[in-house]
Amino acid sequence: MPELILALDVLDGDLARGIALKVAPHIQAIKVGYPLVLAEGLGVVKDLAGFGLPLIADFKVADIPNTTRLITERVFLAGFHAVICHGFVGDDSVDACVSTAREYGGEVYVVAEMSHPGAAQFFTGDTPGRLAAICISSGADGIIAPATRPEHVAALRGIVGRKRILSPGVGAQGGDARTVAGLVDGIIVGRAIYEAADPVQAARDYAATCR
Ligand code: NUP
Repeated sequence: MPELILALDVLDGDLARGIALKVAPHIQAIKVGYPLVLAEGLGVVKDLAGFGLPLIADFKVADIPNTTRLITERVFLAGFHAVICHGFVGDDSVDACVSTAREYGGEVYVVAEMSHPGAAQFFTGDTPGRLAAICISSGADGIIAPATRPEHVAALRGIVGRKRILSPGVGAQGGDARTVAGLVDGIIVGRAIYEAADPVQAARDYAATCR
């Protein structure tokens, strides 16, 4: 039974808090990325923490190990519970992310393959599998894999075993929640909830798909 994770990519703090308040009973985590943090500042994280749900920092950290460590520290000091990093920078950077996250009791998810059409340019061949293998070797908690390519998610499951797979690309990007629900541990949904005429009903519907 996958979790429903809200991608809260709105640019206004009051709107973000309002949507989170309304849909919180139907979701298991909130993912916050650059759009909201750059618009509103890191303080918005403390506000959202008030809803009692895990907060995932979608900063797709992709840097040298030392900078990765510094970024990861700030992520957890800000109140996040998990961070997303890229694996293509190499295992030393992912190792730095994981070891730093552990100091704060936090989780790390490694991007194995992205969901948008352009991802097909570089996340090709055995690359997603090699990135998923970095998740294993670093001791990270799981991977990000695309709901837009469910057959790839199934293949990645064969590599990561019981590690968690969180899957964006549902709804606005064309991915079907029902198709990936049986393959993943969490579906990530943004616009199809927060831009819906009735975000609460949309969240309810996705939550039902997850059951
Ligand atoms: O491969 C990825 N695809 C993706 O859409 C990795 C991601 N982290 N995301 C994020 O998931 C994206 O940045 C956005 O925050 C969310 C999907 O939003 P939506 O397409 O459901 O609105």
